[in-house]
Amino acid sequence: MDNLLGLLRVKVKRGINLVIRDFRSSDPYCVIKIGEQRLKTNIVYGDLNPVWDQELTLSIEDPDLPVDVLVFDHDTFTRDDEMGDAEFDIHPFMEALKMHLDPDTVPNGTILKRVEPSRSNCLSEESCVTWKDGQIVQNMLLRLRNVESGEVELELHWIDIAGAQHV
Ligand SMILES: [Ca+2]
Repeated sequence: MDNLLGLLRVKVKRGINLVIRDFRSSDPYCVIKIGEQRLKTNIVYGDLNPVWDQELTLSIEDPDLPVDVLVFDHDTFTRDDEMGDAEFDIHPFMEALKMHLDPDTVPNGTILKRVEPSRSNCLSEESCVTWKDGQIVQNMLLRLRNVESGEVELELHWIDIAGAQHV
């Protein structure tokens, strides 16, 4: 972990209009991946609009690696079914961290960066990196690919590690 920059806390808030993979519904959970790290939320049974509200923490060594987001339907007796995937880029968030803002001078709610939805990202609406209650936060609504419908809402936070390299 020589190159550890810090920890990215991904709050997986909810899924919206996810697809049916069982008879009438699905049992969705969300997986977050970067490099070799793979973390998942709890399963929400029988809900196409699950509220996970769960924080998953990834160690960040290489800010060039995208973070993968995958949604699955949990099945007890068969292999879990895919419910779409997305990815996001942490550069805008990391660039905001590099500003080393002074908490005493930046007004709460200041928008530091805006990322527009485009063909090269999975955003379904504008994503803002915001100064909120003394920390940098990025909200994201991701449109799932390789599936008929579904979105996932996330929120990013940063956790500094003592002794880590400076961002
Ligand atoms: Ca199922």
